[in-house]
Amino acid sequence: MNNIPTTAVVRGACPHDCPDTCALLTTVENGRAVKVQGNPNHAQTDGVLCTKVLRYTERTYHPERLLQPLRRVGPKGAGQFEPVSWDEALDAIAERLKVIAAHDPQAVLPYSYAGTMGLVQSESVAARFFHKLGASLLDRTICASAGAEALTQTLGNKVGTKVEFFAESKLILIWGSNSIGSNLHFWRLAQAAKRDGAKLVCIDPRRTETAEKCHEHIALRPGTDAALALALMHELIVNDWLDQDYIDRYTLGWAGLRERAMQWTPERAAEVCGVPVAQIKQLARDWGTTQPAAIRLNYGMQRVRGGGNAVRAVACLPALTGAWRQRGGGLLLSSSGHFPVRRAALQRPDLLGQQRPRTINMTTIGDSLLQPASPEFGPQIQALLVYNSNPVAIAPESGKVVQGFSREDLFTVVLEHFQTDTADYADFILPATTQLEHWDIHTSYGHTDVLLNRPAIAPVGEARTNTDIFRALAQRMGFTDPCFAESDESLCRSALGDEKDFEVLLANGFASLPLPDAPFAQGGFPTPSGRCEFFSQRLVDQGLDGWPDHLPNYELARPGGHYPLAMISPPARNFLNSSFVNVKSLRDIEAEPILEMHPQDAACRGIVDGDVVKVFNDRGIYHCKARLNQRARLGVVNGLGVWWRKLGLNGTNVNELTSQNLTDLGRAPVFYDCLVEVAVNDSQLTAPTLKEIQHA
Ligand SMILES: Nc1nc2c(c(=O)[nH]1)N[C@H]1C(S)=C(S)[C@@H](COP(=O)(O)OP(=O)(O)OC[C@H]3O[C@@H](n4cnc5c(=O)[nH]c(N)nc54)[C@H](O)[C@@H]3O)O[C@H]1N2
Ligand SMILES: Nc1nc2c(c(=O)[nH]1)N[C@H]1C(S)=C(S)[C@@H](COP(=O)(O)OP(=O)(O)OC[C@H]3O[C@@H](n4cnc5c(=O)[nH]c(N)nc54)[C@H](O)[C@@H]3O)O[C@H]1N2
Ligand code: SF4
Ligand SMILES: [Mo]
Repeated sequence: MNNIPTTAVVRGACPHDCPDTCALLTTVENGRAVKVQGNPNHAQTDGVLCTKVLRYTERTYHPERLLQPLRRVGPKGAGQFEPVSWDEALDAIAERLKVIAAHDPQAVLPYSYAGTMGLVQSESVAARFFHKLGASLLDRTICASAGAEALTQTLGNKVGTKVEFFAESKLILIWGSNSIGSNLHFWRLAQAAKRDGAKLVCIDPRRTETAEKCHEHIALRPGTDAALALALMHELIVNDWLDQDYIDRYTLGWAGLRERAMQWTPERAAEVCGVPVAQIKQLARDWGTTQPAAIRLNYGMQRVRGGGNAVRAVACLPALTGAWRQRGGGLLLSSSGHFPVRRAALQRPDLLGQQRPRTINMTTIGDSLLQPASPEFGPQIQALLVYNSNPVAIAPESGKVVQGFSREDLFTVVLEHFQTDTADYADFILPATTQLEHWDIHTSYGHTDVLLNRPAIAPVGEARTNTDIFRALAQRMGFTDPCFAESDESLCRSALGDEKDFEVLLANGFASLPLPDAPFAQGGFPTPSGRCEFFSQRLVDQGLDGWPDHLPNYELARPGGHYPLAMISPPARNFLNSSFVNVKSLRDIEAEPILEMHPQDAACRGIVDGDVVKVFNDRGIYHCKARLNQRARLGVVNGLGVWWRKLGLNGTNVNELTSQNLTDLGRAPVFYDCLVEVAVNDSQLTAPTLKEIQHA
């Protein structure tokens, strides 16, 4: 296939859902990948990879890698399968889809997210397939849509400071981000700035590795970021630290925002956020008097009810002080809006023709799978095709998700590398290629380079690319449109449009977008008004508040309440969402599923370090091991995610406890807006037990 050399160093791109989008060099000897390294010529990668992807060959040649199609032989969820041929599997799947679609194609639902971020192996041929079929559309909200919507309403798109210029900042706020764990290459730039005298401030309820290494850590309560941002504005106003010229020329709605901010004294915010008044005042002084100053916002702080408003409030701060005037100033949450991706050409929504299918929110998949047919909902979901995602592990309120996936009448197909928690519920599992085995093209949400990924090795076993699988299904469904014959290489070529650029990618493996150093030094925001929109008419038109405000969490701890502890569930450093949990060397580093607790919260519950505990609320029980340390603030517990259920204690993970509530903007999940109680475990545990996990 594709003339892959048997001995070579092949240029590629990391496929994972990580802002760093590293350039890879894969060493191949006699057709086998022996080493994966960072490309030293790519400035953002700088020859460095995280621990997870340094072990990519371990994942690729994992003894449990799926190597042939499988058909279920046991009850749903039991994980019992038998091998079948590709023809048998594809014929049977197409047959079943035809029967369901003949009645109503909306009963078919794709479920996919960012297992690979590649434009081709994610939504290209797959999207064409589901459009042609008229299947339900999927609202892909599971991660970033609250922040994305907020940024779009404020700055106009997912755009911001070019990451390389953070190295020139004199003040960096690392806000809702554990950069060392989840944005390593940004941390290297922050370190460079620090060496040059910059002050680093981390704003995070958890005392992360990153927080420890910053000059200041503001350990606010989860879901109180908008209150903090508004109090900072209050201080900028009363101390006259504003860039009034920038505000007058390049922003919209200042009078209204000013009025709101004046209601948020540092004292009031300190009460809500649970941090000292002096700390808020100092942060405001730093932000108001340091240039260049920049904010690295990440998605951690938008996983609560008011997550969208919080991002809007924070995104106003750079305009207030004119921080955008310098290239080392401003804010970065996501850079993905800078890329001219030709989505319609890749995904072909025109194939829908006259069909106007409903949209199902992936966040509430638990509820949706349990919905009967009704005039409001439409047909019951009867077929689910899952690729690039592991919903049984990562979607909120697992109890409902598992119940939905357990429906014997639901026809489920899972395209995967491994037999994940989700694959256990499949009727057919189809083995997919990894990044070392296929073509793809990548944009990034952390930098502004495009990367090309070439296959380094032939597919392992009988694995096929996602694109090939959907092409083969399209053929069996009788979809004759020539777009189903387009090759992956051609899809890579057309994804961003420019042939000339593609030649550069073929030669180098990466290329930088031509962008100004300080994109908003003189306004020019991609909003309807061209200004930074403190006030958004578009939100008002949707019946929403035009200015950002603090919205308290859905689940707020109250004295004497049933569930008195707030729980957040940020990523464990050596996993990537639920990916890599089955790579033994990485799982060994994480050791076991844990709940970090403040020693005082543990002491009053009789819990000592290392106890097996049950963490519970009305939605479920999660078993894990208590770790008492100062990473947890008082009243907040940290359930590090996201373990595979079947590799976790008693077959549970942290999403047993999270809710299917949605954020204020963007219809996103509220993983970190969750109350729980914790007690020493008193029930008999079934497998796996702690011992089994440690000795696996
Ligand atoms: N190693 C590793 N890297 C990853 C991932 C991973 O799972 N593992 N996930 C990837 C993905 S999918 C994404 S979306 C990105 C970004 O993923 P994020 O979810 O943004 O990941 P983190 O950088 O860990 O940032 C979350 C931080 O926000 C903090 N936090 C929680 N609640 C609040 C709050 O209310 N306010 C504030 N200020 N902070 C809060 C958490 O304690 C945590 O330290 O990272 C990617 N990179
Ligand atoms: N409690 C809690 N839950 C969370 C989060 C949290 O912080 N706390 N984080 C949330 C966030 S930010 C996100 S983004 C979601 C992520 O949720 P998902 O997008 O589901 O991410 P993963 O868990 O990494 O699962 C991706 C799966 O895709 C598979 N895969 C990778 N490449 C390919 C490919 O080329 N082809 C095919 N067919 N499969 C492939 C991998 O093997 C893996 O099993 O989880 C969310 N869930
Ligand atoms: S840091 Fe992120 S982009 Fe780089 S190799 Fe690791 S997961 Fe991939
Ligand atoms: Mo994410």
